[in-house]
Amino acid sequence: MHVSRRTLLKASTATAVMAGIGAPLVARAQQAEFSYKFANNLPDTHPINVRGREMAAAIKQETKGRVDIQLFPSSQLGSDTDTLSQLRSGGVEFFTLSGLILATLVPAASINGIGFAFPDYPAVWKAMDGDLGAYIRSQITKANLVVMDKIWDNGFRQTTSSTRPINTPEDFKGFKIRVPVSPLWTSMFKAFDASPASINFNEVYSALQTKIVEGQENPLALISTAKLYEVQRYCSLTNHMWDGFWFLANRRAWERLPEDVRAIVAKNVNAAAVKAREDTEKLNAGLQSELAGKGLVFNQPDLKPFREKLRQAGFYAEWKAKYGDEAWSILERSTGKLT
Ligand code: X2X
Repeated sequence: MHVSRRTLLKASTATAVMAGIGAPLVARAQQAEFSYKFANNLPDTHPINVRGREMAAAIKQETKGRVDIQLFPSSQLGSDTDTLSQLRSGGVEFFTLSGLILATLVPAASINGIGFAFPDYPAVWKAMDGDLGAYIRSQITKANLVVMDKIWDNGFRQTTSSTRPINTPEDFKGFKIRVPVSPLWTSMFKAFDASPASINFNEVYSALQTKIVEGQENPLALISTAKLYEVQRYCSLTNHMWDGFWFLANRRAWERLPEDVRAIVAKNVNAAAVKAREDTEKLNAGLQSELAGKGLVFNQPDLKPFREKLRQAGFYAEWKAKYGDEAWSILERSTGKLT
């Protein structure tokens, strides 16, 4: 699907260029000294894009038109996997990406997604704005990407299904579940004896609709804005991990910006992240009744047996060994003992 979207996009860019010099909109966009693309996989209506647009407007104003950031929501420039390559090569300047997917390049970046690590949002922000976030950002910087300080909220993830609710760990047995392209996700659902399939988010709606998979897991804000309730019947409040998006920049593109301009961009990106956190957190807390009205059947499983199942499967021990003692102890400083 992304191939045809990309081809379409190229075609429309070409048309705009050919329509040419006289077109006032195109001419104005070309006047900005720095015209940068901000790609993400989220629907246009998701808080990240709503706050992202406000952020772009504020940056344009404060830099007196020197920096013009164009948003490309809904994986318009390609899947997450593709966009990460484009970010690295400089084809895309800014990209918000889940740390768990970024882990294909920076292994430490998935550590906040360890199953049942965080009890609630205050614990998440304390860790991600504190030592754990600082550790992850240092690893991202070593991989030659630029990362902004404040991580954007995706949320605590819930499990949806077209076939059955998930009430006990046994219900995951053989369950065909879509997971993002990320070793941690695959490992965790294998530990539950499920049958995980790695699929980029831009293919998820159709994979559910055509029943290539039975279910998927995402925060309520996304189940709602991406309309996944249209192709799913059950929503089990498994709260199995917290996931967020790092705001990444291509290093050369970032270093092209004069220092005072960089400061304006960073300040506005981080401020928008904090506002989007509030919006997303509210959505995740308040959407259950709205989604129930749209036909999703909710259940609240007892979560202790799920955590126990992961422990018995050796999940925590395996990932502790992968991340190493230093990273694991930083994680456990904010979550308490996990192994
Ligand atoms: O792909 C997903 O499920 C999403 C949108 O939550 C992430 O980017 C991790």
